[in-house]
Amino acid sequence: MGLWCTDNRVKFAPLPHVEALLYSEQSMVYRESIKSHFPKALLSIGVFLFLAGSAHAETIEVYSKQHQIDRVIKSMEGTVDDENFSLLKSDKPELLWVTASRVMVVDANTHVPESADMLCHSHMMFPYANFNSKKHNSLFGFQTNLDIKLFTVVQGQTDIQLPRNFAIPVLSNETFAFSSMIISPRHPPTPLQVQAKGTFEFYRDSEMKTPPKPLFWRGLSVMVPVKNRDPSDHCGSEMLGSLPPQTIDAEPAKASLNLVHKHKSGNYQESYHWMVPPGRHEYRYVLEYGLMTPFDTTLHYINTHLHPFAESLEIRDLTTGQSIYKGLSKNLKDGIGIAELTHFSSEQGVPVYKDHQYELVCIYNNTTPNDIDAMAIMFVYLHDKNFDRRQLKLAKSAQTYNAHVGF
Ligand SMILES: [Cu+2]
Repeated sequence: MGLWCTDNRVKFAPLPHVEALLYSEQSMVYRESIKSHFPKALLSIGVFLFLAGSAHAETIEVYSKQHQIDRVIKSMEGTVDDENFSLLKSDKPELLWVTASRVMVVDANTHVPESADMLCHSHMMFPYANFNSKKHNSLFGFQTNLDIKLFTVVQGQTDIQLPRNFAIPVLSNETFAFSSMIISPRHPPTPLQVQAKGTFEFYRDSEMKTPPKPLFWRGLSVMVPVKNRDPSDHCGSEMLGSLPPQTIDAEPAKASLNLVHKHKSGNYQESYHWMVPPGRHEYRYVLEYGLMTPFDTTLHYINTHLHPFAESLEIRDLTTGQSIYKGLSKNLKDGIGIAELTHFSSEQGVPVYKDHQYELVCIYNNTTPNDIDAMAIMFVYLHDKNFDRRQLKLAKSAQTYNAHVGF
């Protein structure tokens, strides 16, 4: 089985000139609007872009609370911080297209970036308390299939730029959460005051002559059978899955005992956070039919979340016998952590089918004498091919909208 596609690393586009800094008191949210001004020499390019229907990118920056780092903080052991924000403050909801996410850990006073490996993970997502996927997608006439998260970036890949001409449709006055966890693979020589800084890029539909193709996100997680613990039904939508082929029960990770739950067959407990004994181990997990995608479509972007000592996470189409993508992980040279993860990005996309069976395969090589903790999650972005923005009937005002979604 060869790789179906190669990894195309995409760099986050440099931010254009930033103006009009706004500040909202409640939650350390800064909004920046990008002035699109073309120097005379570039006027002809500007006219061309206008004729071609190119809108300008806008970004919003969101900051987490401050954290003091004065020791080594391992993966998943930092404090979680959530800050709510919306992309625009407008009375009338308008359609926006989100294209990129970049998260940095910065010095709280100077905003100078710290080492990228101090970010454990971060999400741009709908707040847990308010989110109901059906209700959300009803705003788009049930033509979209958005789930709770838009982006998850992690140690090893702290930015995502969706492929050219692809974006996630949202409304301007929806509330999002910038969720982040800061860790520290090394002991700092002096205590550090740091914050996570999220930068999210979007376009206004009203400025786009040709809209991008819509994408929706799915989180596919390897679940491993674990030794008996108290059952819990605490299980996110991305954690649903099916019978794993391996039979050896792993030790569940202590940090996530509340996420151990019974497999729906009722025969065993499973967890997406488990312990790997010394040595090289392969974990396979077959996804239930329909979990990869609710309809036949194409896959355009993949990023992964793995813990230190992971080698790879692969997705295979068992129906065709093809490997769709194998994401690789490189460990830090100094300290325990992930230096780099590969990702997949393609405008052309890879076909995926509702009725095909898919399998996740991850390899951990624990070179230490002790057990280490592991996760293996693949985030896929699929073409939401039934969404037609011309069918979108937006509520007349923010009040109508908010009443509709129950805020
Ligand atoms: Cu993790």
